[in-house]
Amino acid sequence: MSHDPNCIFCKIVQGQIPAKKVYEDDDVIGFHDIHPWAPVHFLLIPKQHIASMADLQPEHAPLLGKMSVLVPRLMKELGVTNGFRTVVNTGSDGGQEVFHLHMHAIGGPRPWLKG
Ligand code: DGP
Repeated sequence: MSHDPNCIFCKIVQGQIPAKKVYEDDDVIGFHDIHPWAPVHFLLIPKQHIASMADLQPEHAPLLGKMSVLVPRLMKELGVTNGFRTVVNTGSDGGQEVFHLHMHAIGGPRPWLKG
């Protein structure tokens, strides 16, 4: 499996830096975001290093499908019953800061609608 030694999320995958995991299997890992936007905010990432959604190839389709199916399951397990938001920032103009593909999964009350 390909890892980038300079990638912070590859370091989480390899256990080199800690993360509060919500899920792990051979292909995917989920962990709480270090700067949560809402009461429940985890990131779901492929274990292999794919820099962004712009780098996806047709063979990655099952992996992305698996990630999409996992989000509602994990939200339910984390007690989120009233809906959630998923966000994938892609590239600099898309607001991506960590260049290892990740799906934000955000649940609970909607702070982005307040104010
Ligand atoms: P994005 O802008 O989509 O690239 O968001 C990256 C997210 O990753 C951001 O919400 C903060 C989170 N993050 C960055 N570094 C770490 C880390 O070391 N651990 C954890 N758990 N989250 C991190």
